[in-house]
Amino acid sequence: MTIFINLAGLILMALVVWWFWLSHRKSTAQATTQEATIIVEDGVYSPASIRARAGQSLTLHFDRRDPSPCAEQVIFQGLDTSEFLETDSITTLTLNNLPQGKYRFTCQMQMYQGTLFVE
Ligand SMILES: [Cu+2]
Repeated sequence: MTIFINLAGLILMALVVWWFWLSHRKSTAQATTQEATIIVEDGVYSPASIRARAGQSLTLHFDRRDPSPCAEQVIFQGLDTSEFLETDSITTLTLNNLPQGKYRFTCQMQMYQGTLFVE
């Protein structure tokens, strides 16, 4: 009897893990874009993941609403690109001829975190 209960628990756990993994996959599987607006507020970039096409340019408009110095700079790791963002205004940044890969973009303290998928 206990073995059945354990088995049921295990299946339930697997289902929960699978569910979370699937829903997470869904949230990152948006369409590729060449232009996006990212809101910088409350410690998060929204959206925090951007999907772009390799070899093309990507224009990002950073709408900084967080006045704290933490949010003042955005750094694209592995792309040699960074930009200072002005508070309560939109800073436009264009990345040209993107190489394929996965790049993190963060503030200088890495509190704000985002990912750029180039495929
Ligand atoms: Cu920061």
